[in-house]
Amino acid sequence: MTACGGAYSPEVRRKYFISGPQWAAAYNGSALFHAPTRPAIGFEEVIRKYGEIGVQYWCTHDTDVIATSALGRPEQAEILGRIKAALDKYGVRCSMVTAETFYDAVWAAGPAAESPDVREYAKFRVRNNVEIGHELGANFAVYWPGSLGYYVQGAVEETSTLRWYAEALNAACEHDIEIARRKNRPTLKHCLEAKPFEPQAEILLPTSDAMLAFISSGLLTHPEMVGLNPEYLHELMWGAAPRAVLARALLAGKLFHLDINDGYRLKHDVDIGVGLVNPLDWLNVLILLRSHNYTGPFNLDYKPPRTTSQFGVFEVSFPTAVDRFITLWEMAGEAIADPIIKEATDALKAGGAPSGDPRAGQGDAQAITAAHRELLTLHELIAHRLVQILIGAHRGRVFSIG
Ligand code: XLS
Ligand code: MG
Ligand code: MG
Repeated sequence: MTACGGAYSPEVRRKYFISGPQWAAAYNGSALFHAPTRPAIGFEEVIRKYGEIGVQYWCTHDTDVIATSALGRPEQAEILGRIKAALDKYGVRCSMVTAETFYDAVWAAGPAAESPDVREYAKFRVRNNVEIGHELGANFAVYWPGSLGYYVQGAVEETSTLRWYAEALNAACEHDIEIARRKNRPTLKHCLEAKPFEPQAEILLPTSDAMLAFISSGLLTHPEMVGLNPEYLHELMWGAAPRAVLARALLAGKLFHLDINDGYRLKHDVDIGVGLVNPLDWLNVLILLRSHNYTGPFNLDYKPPRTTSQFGVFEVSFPTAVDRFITLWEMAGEAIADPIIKEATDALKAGGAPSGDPRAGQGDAQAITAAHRELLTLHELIAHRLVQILIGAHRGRVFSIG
């Protein structure tokens, strides 16, 4: 790490709204075909390490820190007390809480199952999650409806399931309004997170765009409180251009929260650290977000690889993920201010050079095409310039020629 250089200090890292999930740091390497490679680790240790690294915010699933059987019971208050003490001690803040509605056997038929008991229990879980959020000082609640789907078709009636799912979200929002009033705090931002597949074969809200439609479907009693937590890789998984997904969310005013990571198109949820696979795409994503003044959290929802040791998780994995993000964010600023990109972009917006051919302004397709032919070469020039900024090639790098 020392030989690599280029690390930011914890003070610099703390200036960014970067959050570290409990589950990311505690990921032990297990998967469907994989045994764990790392030991279990609790929230005190994770929060302490985030504090040392300079990850200013921490977030968690309810069941990452509280056993399912203890939720809503006196033990919950005791654990929340310990979490608050750890956050205070290590100078870390809780940004977000999320209810686990996918893992436990109770969710076998999903959180919006046919059974009224399951649905009542789902409402309890999301309301309780809102309480946890207010207690820990969070401003965001995330919902990943991973089990809202099925393996076999026909048994589940999709429109009823979606209505029932909306009822759970409505319960969370209504409870939030009550608690926020009581505690004199702002209500939480409720963020839906889409993933196209996994763990179900078919997911009822598989993409961020499906969720935007769901938010404005009329089923939600407080659509203004509900937005998105897109995850970069989840959009790649269905073959989308993440930057275009984010642009649509920005236009809808619904980009509340963002899970940052990396991976491959049309593959499963490998949750690789941000920028390790698609740094150029990430640079472009951050250019979009910087130029639209996105101020929400950047949540490090990735998994330190199974080949990384427990020591390596905090000495290599998290600090390098944070630092790649900051470097890309800085480069995004550089790209936005770059005089060459600016000149090229302005020229494109000004439109084809007046060739003196008055037909161009009169709707003549041929004349318009001719007026833009040379100008449109700038698209490729801009792409080249972005790669130059990414790899530092414009700084006069020489390797074999000299
Ligand atoms: C799973 C999701 C999950 C959410 C929070 O694929 O990314 O980790 O972010 O439940
Ligand atoms: Mg993921
Ligand atoms: Mg996620």
